[in-house]
Amino acid sequence: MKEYTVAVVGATGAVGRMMLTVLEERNFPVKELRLFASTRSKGMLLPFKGEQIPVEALEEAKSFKGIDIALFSAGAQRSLDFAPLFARDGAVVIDNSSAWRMDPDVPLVVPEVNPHAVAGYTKKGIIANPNCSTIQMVVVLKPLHDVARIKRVVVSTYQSVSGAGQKAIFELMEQTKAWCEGSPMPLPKHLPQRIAFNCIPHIDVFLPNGYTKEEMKMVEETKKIMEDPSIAVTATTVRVPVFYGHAESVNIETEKKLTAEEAREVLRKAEGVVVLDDPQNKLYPMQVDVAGRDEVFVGRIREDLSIEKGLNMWIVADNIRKGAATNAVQIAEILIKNYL
Ligand code: NAP
Ligand code: 12T
Repeated sequence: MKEYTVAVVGATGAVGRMMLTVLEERNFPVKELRLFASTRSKGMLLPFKGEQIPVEALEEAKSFKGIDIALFSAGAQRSLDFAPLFARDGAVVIDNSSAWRMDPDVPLVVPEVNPHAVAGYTKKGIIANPNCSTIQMVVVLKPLHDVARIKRVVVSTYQSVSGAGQKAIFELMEQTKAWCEGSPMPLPKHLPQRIAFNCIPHIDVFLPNGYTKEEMKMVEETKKIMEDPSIAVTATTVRVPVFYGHAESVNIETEKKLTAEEAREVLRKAEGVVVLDDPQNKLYPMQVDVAGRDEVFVGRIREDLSIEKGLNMWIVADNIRKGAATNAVQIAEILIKNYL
């Protein structure tokens, strides 16, 4: 089997470390692995397949020649600055940031939904990984859209702190510890408000239209991935005091009537989806149960009694796996299978 030189940019972060885990778990054919992060992490060793790989400083690297695939998760600014340089030197970049997602010359891919879009990588040498909250939602919505055409989506999210990086994970730990010990609550540093025992309706920055950027990513990315700009989407995104996994309350209005059982039937057959829906036996997806899994979980499927053709559901996935690292590695798998 052909093997590839793979780079992970942002390798020391919450997503980057998971990229290494997922590459190893899925036995991705890695010939050589190159790790990049900031100058702060230069020389740090990260484990991969029993070896210790040194981290290189991204800013000090002069050439990126010889890299076949570069998985980026070092923030949007690094993606804007460096993805074109990696692409120029011959790599295909799979980028986790929001920098390139809405560029018409960059495919935005969820392998269960629009794998064919990968073909567009030749335009800029960049493929974008969607936002974590968008990914888990479209994996469930696409099979329903195919049978009943979704006209409108109303979504509210319950997003874990790991989505905001390693530092936000420590922030929830620190505040929780302070509360339990009765010491003064540390001031928020990386999240916009106190997160311990609290919910924050503010993820990423506010835009002039009153929505957050996180909310507008869900609106715009959904249309691009589902290849249907006619789907109306509105979102409220909320940070909750959970470490790993995002949950979403999703309401859809469809053109064709679907009963809850018909929807479950469709979703039981859908790739990458697990239906966990037996409330009488306390069976529904929750963050603590799905953290560490690669599939998207859906439950609480029921008809929206306020309209003729609508459904409510509860969608949960591990944001660092399917929402980021796993989705990116799955894109890389399509790339080497069909294109490289
Ligand atoms: P994180 O834990 O804060 O990690 C950030 C990573 O970026 C670290 O490896 C850090 O290296 C590196 N970095 C920061 N500044 C750098 C610089 N100037 N040059 C080179 N490397 C630099 O964050 P994360 O949660 O892993 O997220 C990383 C990025 O992935 C986010 O900014 C976001 O764009 C994207 N993301 C996407 C999704 C999604 O929805 N698909 C989800 C989460 C995150 P040091 O350790 O050296 O500082
Ligand atoms: N601000 O990839 O804070 O666009 O949870 C993902 C997660 C941006 C992104 C977060 C963010 C992204 C967050």
